[in-house]
Amino acid sequence: MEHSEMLRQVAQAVLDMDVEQVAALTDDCLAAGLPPARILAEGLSAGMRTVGEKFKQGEVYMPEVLVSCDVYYKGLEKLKPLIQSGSGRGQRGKMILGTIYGDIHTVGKDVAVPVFEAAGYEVVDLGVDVADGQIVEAIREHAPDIVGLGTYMTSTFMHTRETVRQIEAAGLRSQVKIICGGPAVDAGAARRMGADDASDDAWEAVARLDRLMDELKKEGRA
Ligand code: B12
Repeated sequence: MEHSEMLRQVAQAVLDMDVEQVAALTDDCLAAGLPPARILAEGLSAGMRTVGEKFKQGEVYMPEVLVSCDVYYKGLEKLKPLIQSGSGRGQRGKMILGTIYGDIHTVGKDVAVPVFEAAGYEVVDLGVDVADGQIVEAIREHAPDIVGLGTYMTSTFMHTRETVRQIEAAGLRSQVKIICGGPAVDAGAARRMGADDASDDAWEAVARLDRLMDELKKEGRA
């Protein structure tokens, strides 16, 4: 079977909520020699992306999104260890990423982290509902280039201002770039709150991360 057809079947399993098939289809792709990052991007994530678009259009509903996520996670379980041990890991830069204080949405973060890893970023996942103090500590501990804040509601996106304030108060603001992510974000508003950028799409965000790394290099900080 053509590689593109195998990847299409993985994406379709996510759309079809086919938890039985997805692991076997992912294994078939690996056995055919497809790179794990490609299976993630063009198979599982492509399927999840379509689910997200259908959700926005009102063609699928929340319970279906959640089942598709389970299917996505099932395939991801197989690929994540392979991607994390891959030689490209951390090639482009290092990130810490957590869901901002007060926000318990996990799915967007769990989709975004492997996309960034597959793109060559080392990502330290801080989990959900991360207090500002924990973010400050994680910057000290991991010395990342980029801080990713998962902000999935308007109220928690607005909390960005306070998180940035605490990073500034700790004297760490000049060491990192800060990017917000989630469906309620806007790059202009994020900048007004003291962050550097924002994106509502993990695949599109990779180019933004690359630009932030370029800026850090120009400023002599990476
Ligand atoms: C599933 C869901 C839930 C689930 C979460 C389950 C889980 N384990 O995550 C449950 C039922 C628990 C839930 C709870 C709530 N929810 Co809710 N939820 C959703 C829903 C339907 C889908 C979210 C999702 O998974 N999307 C799919 C993922 C893949 O998309 P995504 O999150 O946007 O992520 C993408 C990008 O944003 C990007 N990305 C993600 N993270 C990052 C990080 C960085 C750094 C970058 C660069 C990019 C990036 O990559 C992803 C792929 O492209 C949305 C509706 C929507 N339109 O998003 C509402 C939504 C986010 N929820 C909402 C609300 C209000 C709530 C509740 C307050 C409801 C309530 N009254 O109890 C609570 C909040 C509890 C809390 N304190 O956090 C609102 C927020 C409204 C707003 N603008 O403020 C939304 C928009 C629904 C709505 N239209 O009202 N929710």
